[in-house]
Formats: sequence, C-alpha cells, structure tokens
Amino acid sequence: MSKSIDQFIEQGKKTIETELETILEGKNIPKNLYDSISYSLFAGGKRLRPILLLASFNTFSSHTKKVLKTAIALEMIHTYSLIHDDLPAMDDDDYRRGKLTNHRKFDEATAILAGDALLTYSFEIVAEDDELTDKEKTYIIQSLAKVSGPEGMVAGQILDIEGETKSVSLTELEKIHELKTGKLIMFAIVAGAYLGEASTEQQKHLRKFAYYLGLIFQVQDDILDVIGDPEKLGKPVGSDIENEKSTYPNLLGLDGAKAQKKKYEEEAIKSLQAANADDSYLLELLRYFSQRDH
Ligand code: GRG
Repeated sequence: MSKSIDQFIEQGKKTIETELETILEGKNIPKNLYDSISYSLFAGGKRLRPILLLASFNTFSSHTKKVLKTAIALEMIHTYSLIHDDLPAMDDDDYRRGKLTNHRKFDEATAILAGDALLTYSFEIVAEDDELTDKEKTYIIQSLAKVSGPEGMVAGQILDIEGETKSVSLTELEKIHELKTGKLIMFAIVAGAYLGEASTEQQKHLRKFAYYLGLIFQVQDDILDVIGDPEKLGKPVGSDIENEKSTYPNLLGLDGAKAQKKKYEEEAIKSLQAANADDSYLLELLRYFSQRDH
C-alpha cells in the first residue's frame, strides 16, 4: 500500500471517470438520451462501489486494467438504480447530489429510458471486455444480474417500499438493506477477489466482510439523515424522522444506531482478518464508510 487511502480513493475516482467518459464517446445514442445518461453518470457520485472493487482486486493482483470494465458496469447499474429510485412512482425526489434529479432535469420518460439504457449497456460492456476470459465474463454477467435483479437490489427495493406502510423489526430492516444496497457492495468485493484469483476460502470470508460493510454503509446513511450536514450531503436532512421511515435511528435511537454500527464493524474486521486481507485498503475503506460525512 504505497498510497494513502485518500490518494487511493482520489486516483480510483479519476480512473473510473476517465473510463466512463471513454466508453460513452463514439456511441451512437440519440442526443437527449445521451445527455440524460451522462447527466446522472457525471453528477458527482462518490464512485464507492468501483473503488471497493479496485481495492478488493488490488488486494490480490496489481493488473488493474483487468477490472476497469467490470467496475464501470457496476457504477452504471448503481446510477440506473438511483435514477429510478428518484422517480415519482418511487421516492419522488427533486434533488440528488445537490442537483435536480434526472426526471426533473429532463422528463419522466427520458429518465426511465436512461435507467434502462444504463442497466442494459452495463452487460454489453462486460460481454465485450477483452480483458476477461469467457469463464470470467460468464461469472461477472451472472453475478451482476443476480445482485441487481429480482433476488437482489430489485427485491430490496420492493421490500423497502412495502416497509414504508408498516413497522419492521431490526432483522427485517437488515434484510432490506442486505438486498437493496448490500448486494452491489457484495458484488464489488467478491467479484474483485474472484478476478484477482483469491482462494475460495478467502472469497467466502470476504463475502461476509461485504455483508457487514453494506450494513455499515446503510446505518451511516441513516445516521447522516439525523445529524448530517445538508450542504455536504447535497440534500435536506430529517426526512426519515418526518416520514416515520424504518431506519436504524428510528428503531434503536441515535446512540443505539451508533452501537449497532460498532458491532457490524467488529464483525467485518474479524472476517477481513479471516480472509488474511486486513493489510489492505479494504480495512481503511471500512473506516471511511463508517465515518463518511456525505
Ligand atoms: C430502483 C431497482 C431500484 C433500486 C433502487 C439503491 C437503491 C435501490 C436506492 C437508493 C436509495 C438510497 C438513497 C439508499 C441509501 C443508500 C444509498 C444507496 C445511497 C446512494 O449511494 P451513494 O452514496 O451514492 O454511493 P453516490 O451519489 O455517491 O453515487
């Protein structure tokens, strides 16, 4: 680890942005759709998932080029999910990352189609990736579909919507987050380890690490909605309390949520150690996730 974690994140972000710009250039996409896609792809996302994938891969291999297409495919799926999550039929949000949401900037039909395009294009990118063997492509395409599909992120989204009208237990809340946000995070870690040729045993422990990391990400998201800085977050805070949403602070209180986060951190570190991967950026990213302010 020659770079500090901040340098690693900064450099990873730049690498991902360049790769995203390159892949969109020269594509024959109708102008309005292109504008809508790039508006959300370059709206200031933190690129956490691709950075996690790079960190996981780099724990076992230094040939970063091998995972770049997989990393941007993942970011595209994440971006699609946010565009659709903001739609009137879902969260009906006007702002994301301090900017108008896609359907507010363009219109609803364009936003839906931009999401559809990002989702489908991500699979095209992996299928055409010359860096991967056919076996690796199949693995990545199948895993990406699984984590984002009806047993993954989409399942989490519907459970979350249903949960809005009833109170849920901590176990149910964990299930929703494991699916809705955790699965893409899990993909980043496990696919990075797989492509880096980590052993099956290491992948098993890293899967567990990723599970807790996903929950840490979500508790912190909920905590930020209570005590976060709206300027840094690019959105107003307090909406979860107002909407009586099932969140960690609403369920456990603010201190309870912080204590729960600490429990997840301890479990995550144990798994990282079991994978013999604690001397890596993954440990520092765990702290970054837990303490992030936006
Ligand atoms: C529409 C199928 C479908 C799924 C949407 C992930 C998701 C499912 C909705 C997002 C809802 C949300 C805001 C959850 C809180 C946690 C979260 C995923 C925040 C956004 O991720 P960041 O902080 O986003 O990594 P940036 O803006 O940095 O890319």
